[in-house]
Amino acid sequence: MRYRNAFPKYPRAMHLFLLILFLWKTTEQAYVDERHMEAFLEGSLDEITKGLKGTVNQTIETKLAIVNLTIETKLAIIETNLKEKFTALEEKNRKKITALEKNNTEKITALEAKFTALEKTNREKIAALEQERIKDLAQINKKMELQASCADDSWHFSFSTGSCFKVSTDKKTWTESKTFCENMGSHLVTVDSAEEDNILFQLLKDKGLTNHHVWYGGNDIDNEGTWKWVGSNTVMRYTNWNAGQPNNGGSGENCLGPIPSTWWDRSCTDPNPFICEKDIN
Ligand SMILES: [Ca+2]
Ligand SMILES: [Ca+2]
Repeated sequence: MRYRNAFPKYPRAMHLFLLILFLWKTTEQAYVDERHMEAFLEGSLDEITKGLKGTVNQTIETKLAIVNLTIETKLAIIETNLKEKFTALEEKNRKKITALEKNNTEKITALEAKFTALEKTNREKIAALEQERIKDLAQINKKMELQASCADDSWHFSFSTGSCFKVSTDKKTWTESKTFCENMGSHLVTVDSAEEDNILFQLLKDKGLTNHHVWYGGNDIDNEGTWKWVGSNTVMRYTNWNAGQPNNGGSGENCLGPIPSTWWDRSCTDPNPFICEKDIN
């Protein structure tokens, strides 16, 4: 009654209004509750997410820590291995360097020894060459002095043999010829080579003595068959005997009397032209 009295004119409308209000409030409350639920759910989801994230992070961190540890362990092993290898390599290289140094030292020593020996040999060779050169110059000087002493036209100078030759057409015994030459500061010619023999042959040809025995300074007076040169008293090395000579013919032939261009033994008392020689030896 009181309710009807408060809204006498619009009882139904009031009821409707109240119903609507109730429904609205109920709906609103439902909406609010839904929001709350959503908020709650969102909050829970966040929490779950956070939790999950935390768990995942923790797992990852644990795994990372394990991986780190594994890597560190492996690195330590690698480092140890590398150090060992480096030490071994260093030792190997040190040994190689030592061996090379030893080898090089030995090589250098050997080279030095060779160089010293070579230097000595060269020094000796140079000294020998110098001596040879001095000797050659002395020979040349002697030859020039000899040439000066043979300036007389009657003497023929030969630079190659280092001799002066004088052909005498006067006929004398071998001993007289020998003495004659010695009195001129010379000796009866001695022959050491085919070259010298040929020079004498040419000189005799120039004097027209190709068909006459001529005395040379050889004899076998001391010992039959042993032919020696005067002056040096040395046994002949070069000879140019004619076929069948020396034959020690007649009552004995002990003096060298070639008839150019071959040698004969002749009786020393025969008178013959002769050749004197001056030489540097
Ligand atoms: Ca004889
Ligand atoms: Ca004879």
